[in-house]
Amino acid sequence: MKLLITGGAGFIGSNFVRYIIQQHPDWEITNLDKLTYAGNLENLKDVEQSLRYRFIKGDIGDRELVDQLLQQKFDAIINFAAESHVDRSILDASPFLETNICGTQVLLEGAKKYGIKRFIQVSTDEVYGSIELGSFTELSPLHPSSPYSASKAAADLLCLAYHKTYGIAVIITRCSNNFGPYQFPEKFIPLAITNAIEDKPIPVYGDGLNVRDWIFVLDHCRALEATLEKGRAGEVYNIGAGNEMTNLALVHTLLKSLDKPESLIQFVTDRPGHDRRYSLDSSKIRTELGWKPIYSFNDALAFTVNWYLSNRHWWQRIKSGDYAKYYEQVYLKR
Ligand code: NAD
Ligand code: TDX
Repeated sequence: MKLLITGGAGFIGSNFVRYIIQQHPDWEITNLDKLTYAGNLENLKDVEQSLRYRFIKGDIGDRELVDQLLQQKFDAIINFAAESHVDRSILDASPFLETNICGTQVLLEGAKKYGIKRFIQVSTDEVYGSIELGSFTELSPLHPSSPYSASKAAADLLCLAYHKTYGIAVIITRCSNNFGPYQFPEKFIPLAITNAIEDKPIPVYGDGLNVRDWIFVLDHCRALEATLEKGRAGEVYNIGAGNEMTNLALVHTLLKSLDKPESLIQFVTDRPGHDRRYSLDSSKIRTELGWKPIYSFNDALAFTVNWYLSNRHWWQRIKSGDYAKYYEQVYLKR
């Protein structure tokens, strides 16, 4: 299989590239990534020598580049490229609309012109909004709360419209919160781990009782692989591992595993529009495609904590760069 991956230098994309190169000795991957603040070629150091992997620096919104690239006859496109952080979308929504909506539309146009046989849109549970009780199915209405999730919901609708109108073989996946190696330390788990390692306060928004359903990144990658191989065009698949917990419970677990005091927890002003709870019913992908998560939450979290302990150079370099300005903007005002 010849794959075009977009956003493969980010957190989930880089884990996916590594996973596919290891699992499928005859698959080839081209990775198109703009290398925004979140893109990092260090994430792929161990695969860049592979003859089956190729990196191209560029924007998914660049029509000419995408057109040129798609002349190379790919079997499938997997679109990971996005602005992905809710807090940044609250500071400035524009790049979210440009990449997440307009960029996706450029890829869909390319898929239409070149008859791409599979187009996987990597979406998120956040498009459904918050749910107090029960779980969202693929038929639940979309109620996004942040500019980020609104932009992802818009892209989902565009994808479905391109399927209906032009017959593009689009599949949408909506996954819950990922964690694992190479996650940018603006996201909650790596931020909490790295701050705790440095004995810095861990900012917990509001009362800390918001609930997220956590999935180890490789289980998400396996689900995407199943979707690529067996998913039905025009369908949406929820991907969740059923590890729901409050942010506060999660921080307690992290502090315990690092042997750090609870006094590091610092309650800060809540995120505007903060969704209270995410919860997915992922029975469709489990029954239809035979996928289920295989990593235990506790083992995967311990593995992740160890990864950040053993890869300080990776996150310390990030945290000492432009990130410091961002951190000030988001946290020091709270
Ligand atoms: P990330 O922010 O770590 O990586 C995004 C990557 O996209 C970066 O490498 C960046 O350089 C690249 N990119 C951004 N704009 C681009 C553009 N215009 N053209 C080309 N490349 C561009 O994000 P992530 O956490 O790895 O998420 C990947 C995808 O998965 C996103 O679409 C996100 O919405 C979705 N998702 C994430 C999670 C999660 O918990 N992180 C959960 C569900 C879905
Ligand atoms: O400093 C923090 N303190 C805090 O309490 C941060 C960064 C977050 N939080 C809370 C907000 C959320 O309730 O932790 C929870 C998780 O926050 P994030 O890591 O920012 O994730 P979330 O907003 O849930 O969105 C993530 O999951 C779905 C990804 O960033 C999205 O890309 C994905 O679509």
